[in-house]
Amino acid sequence: MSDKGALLEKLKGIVIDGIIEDSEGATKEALGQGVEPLEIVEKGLVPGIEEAGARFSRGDYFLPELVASAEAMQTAMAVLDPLLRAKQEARKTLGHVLLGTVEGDIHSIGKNIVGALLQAAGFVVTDLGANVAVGTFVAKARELRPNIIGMSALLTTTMVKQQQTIEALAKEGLRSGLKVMVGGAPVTGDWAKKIGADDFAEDAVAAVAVAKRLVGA
Ligand code: B12
Repeated sequence: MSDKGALLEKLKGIVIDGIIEDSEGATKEALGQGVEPLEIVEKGLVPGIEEAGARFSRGDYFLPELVASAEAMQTAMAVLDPLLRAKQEARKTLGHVLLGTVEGDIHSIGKNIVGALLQAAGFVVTDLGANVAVGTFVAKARELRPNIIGMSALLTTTMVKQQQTIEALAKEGLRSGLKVMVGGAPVTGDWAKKIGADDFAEDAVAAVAVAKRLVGA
């Protein structure tokens, strides 16, 4: 295996095993060897957290182990996030995206990656964080008048909050001229269509393409 492949495998293992104290060092080592930040995310960290999730759903991992894996991933992301954002592709602003994870849902890793890549692509991103109430999305949409609202949901039980937010935006007269995109592991194109979202994206790279299309860039 190449050095690069070995470093990515090492990072994947660190996330699977939740070795928080090694995560920052291994991430910096990979960067030092010239591995691109996005490649570290996509080929090292994401496969690692997905394997941890698979072990959790099989019952091989309990919550503390999943939490340790998530922390190892977030420690690496703290190093990578500014680098992902700094890669400004566009000089002029493509639009304003209001981003958040829906109410009842604290998963934030994927949303943060989406936010970083949108910013790198030239969008202004206002990240409301996780567990964002329907009313908060609506109030912020009224206040900030973004071009796009992006909602993340990782739990099948919280996906319905995406729908409720879209309904609330319409009820408040804020839906016209505002694009809505949805995402998160359980979210599909069919779901997006069903709830009246403008589009969905499977991953952060696709989210950038979708957002650009939604603003006609
Ligand atoms: C990490 C993790 C956690 C961490 C979250 C840490 C954090 N700050 O985010 C912790 C340990 C805290 C956690 C907690 C829980 N979790 Co959890 N978690 C995961 C795990 C392993 C990975 C999620 C992740 O970060 N993936 C990596 C990122 C990069 O991928 P992503 O989130 O899918 O995001 C990408 C795309 O979806 C897309 N995207 C994401 N958001 C958006 C938004 C927009 C607008 C767009 C366009 C695109 C987009 O782009 C992203 C980047 O490419 C998943 C399993 C899995 N494979 O998904 C379970 C999983 C989601 N969790 C699960 C569960 C059950 C829980 C808990 C309820 C456990 C418990 N008993 O307490 C709690 C939930 C608490 C709550 N109320 O939210 C289940 C959900 C099952 C279900 N059917 O709903 C899963 C599927 C695990 C499983 N297999 O059982 N979890």
